[in-house]
Amino acid sequence: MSVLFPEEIAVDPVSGAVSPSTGHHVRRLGDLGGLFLDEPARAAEQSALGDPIVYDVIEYKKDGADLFFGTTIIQSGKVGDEYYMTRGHYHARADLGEVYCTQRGHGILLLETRDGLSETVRMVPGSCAFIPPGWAHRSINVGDEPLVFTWFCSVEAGHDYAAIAERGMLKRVVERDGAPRVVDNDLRR
Ligand code: M6P
Ligand code: ZN
Repeated sequence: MSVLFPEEIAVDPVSGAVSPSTGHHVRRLGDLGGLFLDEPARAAEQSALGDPIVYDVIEYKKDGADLFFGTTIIQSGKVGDEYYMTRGHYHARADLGEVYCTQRGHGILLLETRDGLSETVRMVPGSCAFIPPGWAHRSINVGDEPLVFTWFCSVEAGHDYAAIAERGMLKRVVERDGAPRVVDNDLRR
């Protein structure tokens, strides 16, 4: 295997820009059908707001490396009373975890296991969330500015979206009386 050399990669904590970067994925409301409990509200907001961006993922991945990293930028917004969030996934490799370090904004990281455990971790600037192997994870922007975080992961981890895409997660994060609240997901009862 050829030798890899150390590098400096700039990460902008305000915009989430990564430079240089090797990939950029954009998820708009129109890409997220079925994700939110109120599907008619999602469709209505998609057309009313001109299919807005919900989140961006910008990554830096080097051929031959064991780790890669990047940023995720989740916009501030809601569908009905449910905050903008990522799709959520297990890793294809159940023995590999991940770390999220928040740069900007305020979020909630929602996690669960296939055995039915459910946990949350606060996402605020200056804190990192440890995601152990075997825990599905979804990040949710509960603030009024973009949520920007940097993530670090094995290149072998992979994404397994199927279980979460089918039935959602055990909990949802919604606004109640102006504040975020973690509630049961009725579709999983
Ligand atoms: C994090 C990482 C990425 C992931 C992104 C969006 O930044 O875990 O690997 O792609 O969140 O999450 P999802 O793919 O579940 O929509
Ligand atoms: Zn992950």
